[in-house]
Amino acid sequence: MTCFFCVASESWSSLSSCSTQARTRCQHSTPAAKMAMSSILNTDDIKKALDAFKAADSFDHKKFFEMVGLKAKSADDVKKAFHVLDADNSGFIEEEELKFVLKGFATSGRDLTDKETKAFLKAADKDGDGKIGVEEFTALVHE
Ligand SMILES: [Ca+2]
Ligand SMILES: [Ca+2]
Repeated sequence: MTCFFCVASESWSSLSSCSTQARTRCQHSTPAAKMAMSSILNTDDIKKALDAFKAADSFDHKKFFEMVGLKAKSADDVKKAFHVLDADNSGFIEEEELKFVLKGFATSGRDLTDKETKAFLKAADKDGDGKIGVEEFTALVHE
């Protein structure tokens, strides 16, 4: 099993912190319980939405959620999508997970820029704890 954080996060590339994080994160990661985004959303819609925001700094979460069809989904489905995006099953989408949020929709998705990540987090993080909880996420999608 490959740890999401080891492969995805450059900031944890130092060996000691990476292996510590990997043990912690991998232990809690249960891929079998993870639903694929493609079982919640239409893959054609995902592709179109990813194409629409290909350019750096063009990401608009409102339009994106609408284009992928997530906005029209029930709170239950949005919660399922949240759990796909919460790669380490911490119950929150942290800033480092948010950066790779498009990869949660399709492996071809690009990384968000720091500017996009911060804007996205700011829009979603209503209680200001620096991460997105499931309630904050569903509220943002249905906003
Ligand atoms: Ca998380
Ligand atoms: Ca929050």
